Amino acid sequence: MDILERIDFLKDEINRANYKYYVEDNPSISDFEYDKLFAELKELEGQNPLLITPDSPTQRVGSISEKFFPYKHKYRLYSLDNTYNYEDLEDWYDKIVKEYNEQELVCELKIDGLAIALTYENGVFVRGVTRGDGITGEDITNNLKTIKAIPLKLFKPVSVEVRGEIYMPKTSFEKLNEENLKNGEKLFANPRNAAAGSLRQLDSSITAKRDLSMFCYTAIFTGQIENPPKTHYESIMYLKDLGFKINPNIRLCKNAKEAIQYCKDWDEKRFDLNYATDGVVIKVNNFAVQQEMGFTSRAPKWATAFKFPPEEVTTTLLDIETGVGKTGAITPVAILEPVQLGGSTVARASLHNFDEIKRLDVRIGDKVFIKKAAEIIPKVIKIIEDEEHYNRPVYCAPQKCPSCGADLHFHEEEVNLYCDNPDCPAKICAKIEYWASKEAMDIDNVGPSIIEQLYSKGFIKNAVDLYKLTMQDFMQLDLVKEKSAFNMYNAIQESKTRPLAKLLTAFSIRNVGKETAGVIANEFGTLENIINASVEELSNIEGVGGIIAQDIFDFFRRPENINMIEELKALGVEPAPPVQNTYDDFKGLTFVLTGTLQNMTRDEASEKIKKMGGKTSSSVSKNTSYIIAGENAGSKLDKGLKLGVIILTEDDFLNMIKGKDL
Ligand code: 3BD
Repeated sequence: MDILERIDFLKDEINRANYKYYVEDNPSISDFEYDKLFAELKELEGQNPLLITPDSPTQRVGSISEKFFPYKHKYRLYSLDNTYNYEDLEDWYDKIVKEYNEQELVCELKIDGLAIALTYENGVFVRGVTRGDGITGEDITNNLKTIKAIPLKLFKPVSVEVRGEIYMPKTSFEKLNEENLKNGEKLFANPRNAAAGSLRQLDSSITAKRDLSMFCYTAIFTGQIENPPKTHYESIMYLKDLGFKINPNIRLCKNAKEAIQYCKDWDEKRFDLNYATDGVVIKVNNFAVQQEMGFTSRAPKWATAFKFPPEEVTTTLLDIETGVGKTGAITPVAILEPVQLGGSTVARASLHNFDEIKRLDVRIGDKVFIKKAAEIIPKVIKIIEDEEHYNRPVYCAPQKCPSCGADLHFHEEEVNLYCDNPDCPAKICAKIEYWASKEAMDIDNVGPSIIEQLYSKGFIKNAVDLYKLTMQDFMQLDLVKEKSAFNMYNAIQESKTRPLAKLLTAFSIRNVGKETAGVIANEFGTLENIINASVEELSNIEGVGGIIAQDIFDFFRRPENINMIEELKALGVEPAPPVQNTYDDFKGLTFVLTGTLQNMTRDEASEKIKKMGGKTSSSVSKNTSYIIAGENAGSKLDKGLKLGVIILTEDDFLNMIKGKDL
């Protein structure tokens, strides 16, 4: 056997052993045998470095990156609509039946991990990207390669993008926290955070030490395959045959009744699993029906996530504080006797608005039930009506703003009380805090308390003023020394080139959160284009309805906003355009396009060549690398033939760029 054959044999054996151990949870060889195979492969590759391929099991560990690069998804990752009770679930199904008759449903446990997308070209893992906002994520390929449940090479040479959820088993999470406690390192709040922290390591050898795994739940086949699946269930079984890890508790149901039974069963059994699930994802099985149903602005209509009812606990309401949000809405916050809930200590909870307080009749001192609503923010759900409750004074909503003392008002058709004073300090600070937050301009080290100080000391009156601050300004704040002043100043400068989507989010336009901002930035490319867009152009974007379009349009018609944008520009705020993926495959190559192409215009072809790293020229010379000749090509083709330039057909060109995201 020659070396190449031996290397291939070892790779296959190790990959198969990995698969048996990490995907099927059914070890096929001993650790000793595995180590022996691995050592031999490592040695042979060491002697023949040219024979190392990216899908070799030796390539799973050991790279250090400086940062993660943004990567624009080739196919958008949608969200999921939620249902919280069985009635909603039945309504969802009834609507489907009305239009498409009874449909099979697939039920899957909803894994509480991190969504990612894996790309395989001809069966080889080439890229792994976080979900991000669904349009752009971060390339974490090297970290994902360390996860043994992720195949580096599939059992068949297919091209596919697979999505799934990365998670850390509960027992591994507990072990990790025990160790961190011993070593005086920070503890993770739950397995999900531990998985996220592990994936965000720039040194992938740290990720390799963490016990991470992945369940796959959907795929987009990007090349030809034999017998393409016609249903979701078939496609999941196909993924399994390719070597991916699939959650074994997937079930095909005949109707909503069976799906509800599945939800009921797992609501109880879920605590016996070694991974966290927070619900059930229910999908219409038939692809043809899926396709007819299509998508809403953010999610497929053919799927819904049933959320398990959250845990509830009782505690005492110590006080009700009021805060002022960035829109001026006054929000009551419950201050609680601290209790454990869903794995963390809770001392504050949302009371939504003053209507809600009236409805619940909560009074300070009451015993209350709290639960975790929609993941993170706990809320007060009901009170215990004991005798003492009736002896306590009824809670009265404030009449004046807790920050500026202005009279509060209700807005038409809204339940919130508002402070309408444009100069309200709390409102202004909340706006600036949102500007600096992770979701918006992501200014590290400049949090609420710093912003409140900057404001009260008169250094800033709005978010734009952040960009006028000097290091000296920061040094005049309490407890701020040179190093942290430098860090804050630096973070603000760095935020000047945040992606356009982030700046658009930071504007706090009504109805425009980070996802909508992402879609709009991606579509229009520059701030100027967005400012100049008509309501119609805006509402033509999938996911942007008429109301949102009008809100955006109106925002950019207000002189104060246009002034703000001008001022930002003058201060050097220059958002980075949406990410375009580029390649260097065509580096150093010059193309000449001639004749009529069938699948694209010459301009489009030229654009693609540039994204591939190549150049185009309008005339043929000895420096021309390739001529792409369409129909009716004339003198350029003749000249190329004379000079001996390589002539490509359009199909040749398409083959050269196959699988690229251009
Ligand atoms: C799971 C969307 C569709 C393909 C869209 C129907 C929202 C996270 O186990 N199927 C699953 C799970 C998640 C899914 C879909 N099937 N989308 C699914 C999902 N079995 N967790 N998700 N996601 C994945 C998300 N993640 C972060 C922020 C916002 N949305």
